Amino acid sequence: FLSHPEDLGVVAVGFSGGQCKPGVDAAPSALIESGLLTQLRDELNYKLHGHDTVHSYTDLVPREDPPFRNMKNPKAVSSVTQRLCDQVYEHAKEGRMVLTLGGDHSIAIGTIAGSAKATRERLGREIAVIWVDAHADINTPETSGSGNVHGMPVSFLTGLAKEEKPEYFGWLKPEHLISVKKLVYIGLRDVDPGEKRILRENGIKAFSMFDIDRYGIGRVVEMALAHIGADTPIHLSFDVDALDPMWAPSTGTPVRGGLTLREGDYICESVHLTGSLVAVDLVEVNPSLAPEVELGAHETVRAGCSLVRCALGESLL
Ligand code: 6HN
Ligand code: MN
Ligand code: MN
Ligand code: MN
Repeated sequence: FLSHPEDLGVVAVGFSGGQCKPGVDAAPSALIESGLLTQLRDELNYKLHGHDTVHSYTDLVPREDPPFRNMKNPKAVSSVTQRLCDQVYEHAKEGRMVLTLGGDHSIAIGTIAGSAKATRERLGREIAVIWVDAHADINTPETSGSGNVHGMPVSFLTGLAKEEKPEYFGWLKPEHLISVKKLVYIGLRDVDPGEKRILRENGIKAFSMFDIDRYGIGRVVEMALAHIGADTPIHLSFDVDALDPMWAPSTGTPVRGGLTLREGDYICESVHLTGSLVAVDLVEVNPSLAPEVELGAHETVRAGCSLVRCALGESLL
């Protein structure tokens, strides 16, 4: 689906407003300093675009941003994701693969909206989304207990949550949205009651850790890909907290009982092998959160780099 598969648009998003813990905004720099982009250029032979800037979007964060419909920092998250949508769209409409380094998971509102719009315009196709996460991130503002928008991106992207006001995600138009039929989750193990109801009522395909234990990661990925159908452009949104805290302790909402690093890498490798990948997000790496900060941050950054390299086609042999 890419007209320039060797060109990689990189968007480094130093943004943490979708949740309350500082530090996740430092992830892009940490990933880049650990050599990720150099590896993508020198070892995987990508031609990089947009990689020289880590965006902090400070001009878009208002001084006053009171809760709206229970959402925290609603104006900031809305305007940052709107700008990010344009940035991803600009890369994707050129037929480049797009890599976004977050940031918290609210940023997927921008990345997926941008790739959905570009793919519709360029190919007349809807994208599928593979959401790898401990959480479903499909709360509506009304079902959310925390008010943190990083727990809501999927409800806005599927149109399950709607808002007219442009400064509160009303900028999302039909061309930005995805179908609940082309959405599939892998790795779930901490889903809120309201989210369970939304998943059930909309028949959304989800593979929890239970399914991974039962079938093994190989069959789960096979079933996930079968669900979205061959020959469909894929956007992979990978929350590092899908991995077990043993592998990724430095993240804002860790949940025990998660994927091994190998299982995470396997998902990314398999998605790469489809040849249908058009965009990847890596989110929720927070280098300042870990029981033993320095060691934990290093391990988490290393795991994140591994996931991205696998998704972008690091060859095994
Ligand atoms: N993430 N379901 C919880 C909430 O606050 O809505 C947790 C969300 C976590 C979001 O990890 O991207
Ligand atoms: Mn080219
Ligand atoms: Mn998430
Ligand atoms: Mn999560």
